[in-house]
Amino acid sequence: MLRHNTAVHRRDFLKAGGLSVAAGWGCDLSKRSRSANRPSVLFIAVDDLNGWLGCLGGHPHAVTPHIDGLASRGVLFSNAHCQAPICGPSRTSLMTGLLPSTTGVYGQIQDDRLRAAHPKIREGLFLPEYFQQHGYHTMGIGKLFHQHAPDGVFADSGGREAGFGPTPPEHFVWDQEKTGTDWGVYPDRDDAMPDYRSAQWAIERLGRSYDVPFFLGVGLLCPHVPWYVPQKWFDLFDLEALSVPPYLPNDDDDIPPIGRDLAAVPMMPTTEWAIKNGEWKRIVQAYLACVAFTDHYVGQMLNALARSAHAGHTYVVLWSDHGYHLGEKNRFAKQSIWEESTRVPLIVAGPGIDGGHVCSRPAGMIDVYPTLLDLCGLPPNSSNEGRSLRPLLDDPRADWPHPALMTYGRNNHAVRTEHFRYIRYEDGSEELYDHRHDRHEWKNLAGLDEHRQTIERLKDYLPRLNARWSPESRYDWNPYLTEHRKRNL
Ligand SMILES: [Ca+2]
Repeated sequence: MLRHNTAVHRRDFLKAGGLSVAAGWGCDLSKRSRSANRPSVLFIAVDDLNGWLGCLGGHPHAVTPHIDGLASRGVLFSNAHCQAPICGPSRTSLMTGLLPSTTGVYGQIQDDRLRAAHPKIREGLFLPEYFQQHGYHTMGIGKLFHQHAPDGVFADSGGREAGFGPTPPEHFVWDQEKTGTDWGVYPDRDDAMPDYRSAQWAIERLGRSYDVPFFLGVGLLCPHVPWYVPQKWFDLFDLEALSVPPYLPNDDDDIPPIGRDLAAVPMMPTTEWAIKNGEWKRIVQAYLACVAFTDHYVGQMLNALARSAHAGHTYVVLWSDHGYHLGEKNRFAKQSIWEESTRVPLIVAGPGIDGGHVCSRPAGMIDVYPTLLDLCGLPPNSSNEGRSLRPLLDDPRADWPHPALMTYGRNNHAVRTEHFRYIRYEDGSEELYDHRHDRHEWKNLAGLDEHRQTIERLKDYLPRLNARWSPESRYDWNPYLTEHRKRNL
């Protein structure tokens, strides 16, 4: 079935793109001409975007018509998860195709130190490099790796502006000594925002013609903190009418001590603080405003693609590096291996993909690398530890026994199946949540005898290898992780 679909869509887009059919797919040609008929890729990374999209239903007031439109033209993975709940290790995992437990990149890392972090990274190829090696023209702008990209990864690099956009002289609400977190209306105009310029750069590239297919990566910064966007984006959301997510004050009573330590974010607001200070709805409004802003510029790029000669033979993948808690579990942060921190949007659209399907099978960002190779007809990269999601793009209800795996620090893992989240910490403590009855992960079932079999089954999916921390990677915002890294270097 896979083979059949592939043949159909390739023929269709060859026709649509007016490319030379004579070059054929199976012919033995030089790399350049062989690649000429391959589809291109528009790869859009959005920083810290959780499920607050219309199409994912994470917040009832989310305004994301363009991302929803993309979902309606592709497959939306509703149970997709990052492999680590902070930027550096999550992006490293996607770009290398390797698990954090394989490379020891558990914390943040400088792009230009990635190759030094682990021999498997040094010997491997980052996702854009793999495309380049197979005849693609690679372009990238913005936050794609932790900063932008290691030197030379993109043939055409637009770089990244420092920081996360313009900031007022003083924070509006949150203590700027503690963290970059803050929220409010700033600056006056969209064109002061780095994402605006990244989108324009990408739109200009989409308007060009190329002799070979392209891989175009765009890394948008919004809605990463600080949550600053111009007034018009805030105006979309009536503060008084906004709902806040569900919150259970004694939620952490059944979380093991190590779980609380691992998720501790002393620099961030708590929900108790936000309630007391009347800021919860304001934070929700600011986050939604940032998401709406991002959606608008995603839309501009998608429209540019649709107008271009590349429409019809370009795959679009939109993903995020992790989710974000906005008051659930007494926190406004990522940095946990619970649902809100690890669940991310993942949308894949393009030739041969039937639109409008939602797939609830577990998927990982680590699967993006092999999926894109598969879609574009490139040979698999044998070092990839994820798997191609192609069978689910062909049939979103296909059997899929593979869970998603998340890691935060060495030997702290979560396994997410369609129904369960199982967490196991380095000291053997456990959590188990049944998403059929408890999508907020309020009730830890791990201590109950009746779930022992489930836990034994899920334990089998934990990685056998737990690499020591790479000295190149660190994370010092959490006291437990600082100490844990020293023990596990
Ligand atoms: Ca609980």
